[in-house]
Amino acid sequence: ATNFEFIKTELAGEKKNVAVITLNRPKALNALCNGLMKELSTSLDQYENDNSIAAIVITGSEKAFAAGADIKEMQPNTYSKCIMGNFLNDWTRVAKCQKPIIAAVNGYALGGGCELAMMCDIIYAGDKAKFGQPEIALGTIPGAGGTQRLTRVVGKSKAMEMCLTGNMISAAEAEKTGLVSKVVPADQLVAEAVKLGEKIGTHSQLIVQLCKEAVNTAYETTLQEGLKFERRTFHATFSTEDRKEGMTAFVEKRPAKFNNN
Ligand code: CO8
Repeated sequence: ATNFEFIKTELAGEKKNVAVITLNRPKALNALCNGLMKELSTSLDQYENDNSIAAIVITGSEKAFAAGADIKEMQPNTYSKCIMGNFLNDWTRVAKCQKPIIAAVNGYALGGGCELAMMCDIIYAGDKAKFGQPEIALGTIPGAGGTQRLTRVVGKSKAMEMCLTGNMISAAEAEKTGLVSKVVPADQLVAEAVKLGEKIGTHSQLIVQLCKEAVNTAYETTLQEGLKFERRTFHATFSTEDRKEGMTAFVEKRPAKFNNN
């Protein structure tokens, strides 16, 4: 196992097939410094290449999922340095992962922290979670999806309100707007997220990846193109052994045994 400075990793679930990545920079409320983002990318590379891993959970502490990009690290940045260094280019790694990623958010998910959660496929929140895009108060704007992913999820009025005021919303409000799919007591959050990963892990990982790609396509293209992509992907599942096994098992009234082929 790799030794990390800013994150902790472990395997969870009965079959140890759910990877849990814990952001672990408590003194800075898990502010997302370059080193942390690099380690997160490295661990995702590892899990993505590991067939025994069905799903990945990203979480923080009870106080903070992540309080944003590291302001102290960003402070001396200039326009030129941002361009020449392709600032934030590393940040897309989470959104590019083929395996399902669940964000388990307790405490603050602010700025880049909220954006990181939105790059995940499913967000579960602890009851005291707070989401916000406070960049405006720092004289900047969201840089990793806060004006784009958030708007597509919660709609223009709420996204505009959050981005222009910097005000936070509660877990309950986040659930109401569809930003998170479930709110649970803070101390049960990671266990619930792992359970969700385990449930996904009972299915064919091959088909899960295709399904994830199809849902994501809904955010990338027109309805017509998306429906076409979905239909073709649906057709493609008929070329797999797992589709055959799934339907045969149903007909034979037995549990399916998938082998990702
Ligand atoms: N960056 C660096 N350090 C931070 C950050 C941060 N984002 N947030 C908190 N810290 C540090 C504090 O400086 C403090 O350190 P120290 O003890 O050395 O002074 C420590 O964490 C504890 O923080 P507080 O004392 O402030 O804790 P409180 O409980 O009083 O307050 C808050 C908690 C409300 C979360 C408060 O810390 C806060 O407002 N933090 C900043 C939130 C913010 O503005 N986030 C947006 C950052 S900008 C951004 O994310 C741009 C995104 C661009 C795309 C992604 C790019 C990477």
